[in-house]
Amino acid sequence: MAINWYPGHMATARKAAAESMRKIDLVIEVLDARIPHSSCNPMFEALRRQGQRPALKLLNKADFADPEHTRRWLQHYNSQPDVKALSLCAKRPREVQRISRLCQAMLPGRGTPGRPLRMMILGIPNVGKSTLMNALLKRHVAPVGDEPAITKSQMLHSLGTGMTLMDTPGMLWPGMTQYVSYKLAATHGIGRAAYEDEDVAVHLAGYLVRQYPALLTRRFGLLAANCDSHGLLAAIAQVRGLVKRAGGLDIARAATTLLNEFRSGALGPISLETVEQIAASLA
Ligand SMILES: Nc1nc2c(ncn2[C@@H]2O[C@H](COP(=O)(O)OP(=O)(O)OP(=O)(O)O)[C@@H](O)[C@H]2O)c(=O)[nH]1
Ligand SMILES: [Mg+2]
Repeated sequence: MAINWYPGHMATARKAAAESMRKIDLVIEVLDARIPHSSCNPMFEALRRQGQRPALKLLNKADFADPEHTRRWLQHYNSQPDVKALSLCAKRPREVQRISRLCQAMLPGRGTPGRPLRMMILGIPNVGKSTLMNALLKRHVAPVGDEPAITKSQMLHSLGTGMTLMDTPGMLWPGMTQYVSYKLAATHGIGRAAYEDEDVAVHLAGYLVRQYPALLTRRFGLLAANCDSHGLLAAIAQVRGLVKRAGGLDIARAATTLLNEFRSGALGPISLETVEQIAASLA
């Protein structure tokens, strides 16, 4: 099943971001550390390159991601021209406080009232942009919630003297590949109404069985290495006692269980793509 989720406000937001790009100096792009490549909206990169603006790429929700893969992704992005990359958890104020200094270091001539440093936060839905914005400003200016598309329009704020920060709605892009859309759905970057949990969970289960069987065993107490993706969902239904009223294992509830426990971090730190896998798929 192809997932296509591009609500109308996102097309409007894209136009607004294109206009704002001319009036800012630096893009702060928030990525999901579990899927740094798939959460990178190619429209942002195209706009940024067109506008010749440098980027600070923040691999957020690093508390959920596999630290070894995050380290490799940081190396990958830090080797790109005009890009600096940092991983963090936007919910931890101490980690967020490094950002302003880093932005100023990227554009040394800016950051004074006469020559302000103007920054725009871009990212896909639900990746933590507003959480980051609130933490940077040290006050609650933007609503936050664990649902995609909470923020619907741009908001500009000043960050002390000489720095401004613009929050933007999460944006996806039309025509993304099915492989990317499953990963975005698994990490909750796509609205729930656009897919079936079971469909997404089957893809997630297949990856987890291959890459993280020990975490599945620890969480569910089953021998995940012996399962395929459908077998894993059936095994989860079995160990959790999920049965349909009419009898038989409730695979739909097992699918939702797997998705929820992956998203909440209960399974452990997991990354859904590595630098090497992406390089091989693009070769
Ligand atoms: N574990 C963890 N959760 C985070 C982190 N950053 C944000 N969150 C949570 O992720 C959810 C989405 O955060 P938001 O800040 O609303 O995300 P957004 O990118 O502004 O979302 P939209 O406005 O819908 O595009 C919230 O439940 C946050 O508490 C993080 O680094 N780690
Ligand atoms: Mg938001």
